[in-house]
Parts: sequence; C-alpha cells; structure tokens
Amino acid sequence: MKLSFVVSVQPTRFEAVAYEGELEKQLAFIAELGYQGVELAVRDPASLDVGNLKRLLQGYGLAVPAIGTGQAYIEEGLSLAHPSGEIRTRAIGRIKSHIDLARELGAMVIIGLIRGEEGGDEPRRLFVEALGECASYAAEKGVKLVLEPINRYETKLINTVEEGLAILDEIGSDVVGLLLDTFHANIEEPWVEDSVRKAGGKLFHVHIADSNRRFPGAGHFDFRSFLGSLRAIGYEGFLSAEILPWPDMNEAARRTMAFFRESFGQEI
Ligand code: LER
Ligand code: MN
Repeated sequence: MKLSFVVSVQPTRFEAVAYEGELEKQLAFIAELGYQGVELAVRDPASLDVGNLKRLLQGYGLAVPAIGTGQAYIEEGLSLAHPSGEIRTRAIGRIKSHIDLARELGAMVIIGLIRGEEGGDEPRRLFVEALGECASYAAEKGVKLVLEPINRYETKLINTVEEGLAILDEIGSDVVGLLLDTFHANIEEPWVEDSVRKAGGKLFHVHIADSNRRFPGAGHFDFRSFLGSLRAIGYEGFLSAEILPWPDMNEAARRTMAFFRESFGQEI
C-alpha cells in the first residue's frame, strides 16, 4: 500500500482538502514528505492545463490514484440523481470530462457527493441510471469509477458498504468499484474490518482520516486492525489522506506521514 494526499486544484468550500494556492508548491511539499501520490479534487477539468499538470506530476514523481468530483456538486449543484433531467445530463457530461482527465493521468474517478444528498427510491433509480451511463463511457476509455459510501449527515443516498455493493450489483460493470473512507465508515459501518472483507476485490480505493477527520493518530480509529483487514483482502492500492487542516494543512500532512512511518515502518 502507498500513501497519497488529497489536494484541490482550485479554491473549495469542502474543508477536508488542501487548497493553499499554488499547486506546484503543494506537490513539492507532498513529494518531499515521502508521499507517492496526490489525489486531485477537480471541480471542472476544463479549467485545467493538463499538459502542465502532467509535467509537474512527473517532475515530482507523484502518481494520481484518483480524481475527486464532489466540488461540482458543492460549488455548482450538479448531481447525478437530480430531479431535473437537464441538470443530470450536465452532471453526466461533467463526469465524462473527469473520465477523460483520469485517462490522461492514469487515475480513477470518484463518485462521491456528485450523487447529491437526497435519499429514497426515485433519487436512487435516477442515480443508478446515470451511473450506468458513466460506467459505459468509463469502460470505453479504460477508466475505473469508485463509488464512495458517505455518512448520513452529508447525504441520504448510499451510506454503507452494503448499500454501495447493492448498487454495484445493479450496474454490473467491472470498471465500477468502491471507495471506503475511514471517516464515513467509522460512523456508518457496524464493524469496519467486516465491511472491508465484504467489499473484497470490489474495494478499489481508500480514504484515510481519523475518527474526528483529523490526521491519523489524532483520534481513536484503529488503523492497525484496519490495515490488517486490507492486507487480508490483498488490497494493494493507495491510502489517500483526506483530512481537516488541523492544526494546519502542512502539519496535518507531516503528522500523517509520521504516524504511518512510526506505526508501520515499511510494512504498510
Ligand atoms: C469526499 O471524498 C468525501 O469524503 C465527502 O465527505 C465529501 O464529498
Ligand atoms: Mn472521502
């Protein structure tokens, strides 16, 4: 397993990702700390200079395990389960542009808050339909999508791994898997390690934060037991730190790396 850190490529209202201005400075800092990857939160890929981004990533030796898309909902209200067909179409179009970017960067595309906050049968049906369309496009482009169960205080649609797996069954596409975020899982899963086992080979990506969404080690989440369950299913992907800027973002990034080095050495 490898560590990455979540960074926003533009200012954002979502507080658990870093945006401190210059992207290059952040990439340099993350690489210097020893992270092997950077997860990018991208509201709209159209606003990015992809050539320059690829040069920077290559220069700092950073992989991009995944691209976050939730800002398109938070900042613009685009949602895959929106009752308005016009907004759903725009949300699907936006995810397709994230898929194009992901293909360039060798990344996966996160389906998190872009599904909106409404629960119930109709939003779920609309979401499955929209996600199916995104999955067909992703399969054509050779890109994976990861559906992230999110805690009940942020959305009513898909809070648990079990609900996520049911959606995957309905979509029936090999390119769609799950993203487990320890902050959400700690709130919603009966027993996080069991949920990891249930997800098994469908677990494509992981977000890490402690129980209070601060850096690992700042709360009471049992990372030793969690990593044991990931090893047991043969998970070899990234652990992406998506954490609050506490006491500030640089210190949080430093403390995350220090926690894993001190607790697990090279064995993560
Ligand atoms: C995003 O990865 C996340 O965890 C949510 O809290 C917001 O989209
Ligand atoms: Mn997350």
